[in-house]
Amino acid sequence: CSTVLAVGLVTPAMAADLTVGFSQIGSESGWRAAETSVTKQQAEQRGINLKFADAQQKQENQIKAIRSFIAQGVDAIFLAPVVATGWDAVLKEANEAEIPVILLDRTVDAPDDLYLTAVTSDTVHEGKVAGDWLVQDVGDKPCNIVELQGTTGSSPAINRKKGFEQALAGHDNLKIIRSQTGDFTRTKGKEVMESFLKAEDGGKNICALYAHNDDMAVGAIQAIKEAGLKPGTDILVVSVDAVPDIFKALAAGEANATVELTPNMAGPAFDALEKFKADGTVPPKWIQTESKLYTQADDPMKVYEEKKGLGY
Ligand code: GZL
Repeated sequence: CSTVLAVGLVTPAMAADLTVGFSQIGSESGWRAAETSVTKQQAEQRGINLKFADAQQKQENQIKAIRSFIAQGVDAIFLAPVVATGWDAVLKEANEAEIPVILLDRTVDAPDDLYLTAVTSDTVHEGKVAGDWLVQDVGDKPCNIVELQGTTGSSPAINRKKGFEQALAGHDNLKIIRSQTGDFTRTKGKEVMESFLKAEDGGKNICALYAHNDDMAVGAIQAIKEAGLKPGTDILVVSVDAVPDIFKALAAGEANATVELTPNMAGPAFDALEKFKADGTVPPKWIQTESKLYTQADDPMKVYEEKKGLGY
């Protein structure tokens, strides 16, 4: 078990003096931008001083930001780790400086005593929910699937692939015929989907797309339309995040399903931090957020309107 030092107890009133350094990956997707705005709103509401660093999806920038936060003597560090490996050394430096680290939305391959807690969804489960939907929708028809993976080496990309493949196990009529990273962005998602379509007889050979996030799916939908095919019918589209724009695609019949990821990881993270600082309560190593499936049957434009108020 981990021995986490209660580094000085603060009362809720004193929480206002808390300074948190947040090393954010970037703004590669609509979901990421929403996570950033929710984190800033949460800090504002709680009177917490947030130092924000955007790494433009580069791990070395995140490591630099963490070292700078340590040098500034922040009270805690929030980290959304762009990839899962390569964090041990800098997390040890934070540990030695007695600065607790909380992971947001992605995990790291490092001993769990190097961070206070991780606030994430179950990304394997997300992939399984997406795959289960496709299995039940396709039935026993043959279905060639193309896959747009998230950022190579990131925990969601690794796990969403794993969960999706778990769902396909035992259903040999469903086959992943091409799989490549689209780096969680619309632009790359469109580009890679164009290459899939070219390689597969203009898309005639493709029955479904599984994209590890909605932004890549939205980019791919554009490519499918430009290839003269109907996304959502000629090629089924299933993805993850449940950002507002995928609900517009669901309402237009151009996407079929998405698995929701809340952009509010910071709320539970700040709650755990304030409690830890106030009375030394050590949170569980994993604070899990929910994953809900949405399809065309879920009044997409109503959900779209609701989503617009949640940091998007
Ligand atoms: C998953 C998160 C992913 C989102 C993408 O928890 O890290 O990163 O699904 C984002 O939209 O780029």
